[in-house]
Amino acid sequence: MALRENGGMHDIQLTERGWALPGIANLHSHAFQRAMAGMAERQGDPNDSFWTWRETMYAMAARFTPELLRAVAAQLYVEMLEAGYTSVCEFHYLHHRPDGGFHDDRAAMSQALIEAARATGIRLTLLPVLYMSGGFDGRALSERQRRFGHSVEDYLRLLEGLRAQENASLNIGCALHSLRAVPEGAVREVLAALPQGSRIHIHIAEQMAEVEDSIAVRGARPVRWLLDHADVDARWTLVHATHLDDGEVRGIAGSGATVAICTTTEGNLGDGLFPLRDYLDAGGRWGVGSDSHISVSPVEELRWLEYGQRLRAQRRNIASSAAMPSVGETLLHGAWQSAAASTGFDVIDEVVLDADAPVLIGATREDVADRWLFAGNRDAVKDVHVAGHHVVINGRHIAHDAALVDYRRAITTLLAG
Ligand code: NGQ
Ligand code: ZN
Repeated sequence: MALRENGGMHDIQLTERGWALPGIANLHSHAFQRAMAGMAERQGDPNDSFWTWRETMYAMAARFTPELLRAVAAQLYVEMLEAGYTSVCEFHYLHHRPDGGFHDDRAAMSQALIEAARATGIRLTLLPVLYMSGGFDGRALSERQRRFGHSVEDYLRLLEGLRAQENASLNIGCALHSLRAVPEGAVREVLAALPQGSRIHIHIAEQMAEVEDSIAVRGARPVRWLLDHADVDARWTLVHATHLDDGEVRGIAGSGATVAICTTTEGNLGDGLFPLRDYLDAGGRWGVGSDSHISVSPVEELRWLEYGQRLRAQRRNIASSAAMPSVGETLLHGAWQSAAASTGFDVIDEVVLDADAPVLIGATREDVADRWLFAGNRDAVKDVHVAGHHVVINGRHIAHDAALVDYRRAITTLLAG
């Protein structure tokens, strides 16, 4: 059952230090949104939706400077590491000044994320996002979207500049915000210009409104359109492949692409439920992301992925199979097996769970994953090692206090803005 890769092993083992297992890759993050987590849960409009949440999110986005982004991202990455994530794919579109003008260093916001990752030790797959239009009809960016925008030429120059910094803990990939935000010609141009093996992430079918707009403007559902117009393969990660028909389920699974499921954010935003069982039956690859950071916990992403399916099917133990009866182990293996393809890091970092945590007392190799994912949480994470660095010791990141000081200052500034 364990898959050997790069000398490491996708397995859980009892060691003298505790239960050792590979870290989880966080396949989707917008770091700045950590600063508004829990602040959009009051009714503004009786028809509050993803789209009204987005207005609140844009208001927060408008206040960010590179320095504020660095502080918020560093706190977020500390929390991720303490929760058991060891790498993060940062889907980064907050590029320019609030009015859309370039920063003196055009890559200043990307640089803030790189510095936050370096300071905390998490592996970063930085995915600068191409964002060009405000909808499928090609309309111009709204005032609040202006700071996200690039021409294809400027975008490719940004990627090229950042690539010079790549190392064992920093991978530069490419993200297309969505089919809403990138016109067909630009999709083609960017894909043709990417270096071989570059990771490509895209938001694809999160809301029914975007499925309907895609059908109206491009004559096909978004996933169908993408499969028909791009060489979707193992380099690709489709984020929020929520609304799928049977052909799309089989199409993604057969392509080798990874689906990034952001369970807690998708639940929080009222997106819909990913058809997990059908996708697993089709042999599809998938992982999880914390996206808006309404929760920063691989345990919660994986647990609620299973619970959503149970609530819909009115049955139990949906993700598992006769070959792997443990739901927890099945979920961990799913997340582990997509990590290299989606992040570009073919490595295994280590998380150690406290064998003496109440929830793990008396655990066995057979039930430790289930106990952690269904009855435990961050309090069971004892040690985390990334790229040979021991960054979480006894449940606390080595920069926990320093990050919190900067974060408190940043939030105070953001909330006053
Ligand atoms: C984002 N977040 O880019 O942050 C999006 C909202 C959009 C999620 N989709 C904005 N969860 O999709 O237009
Ligand atoms: Zn997203």
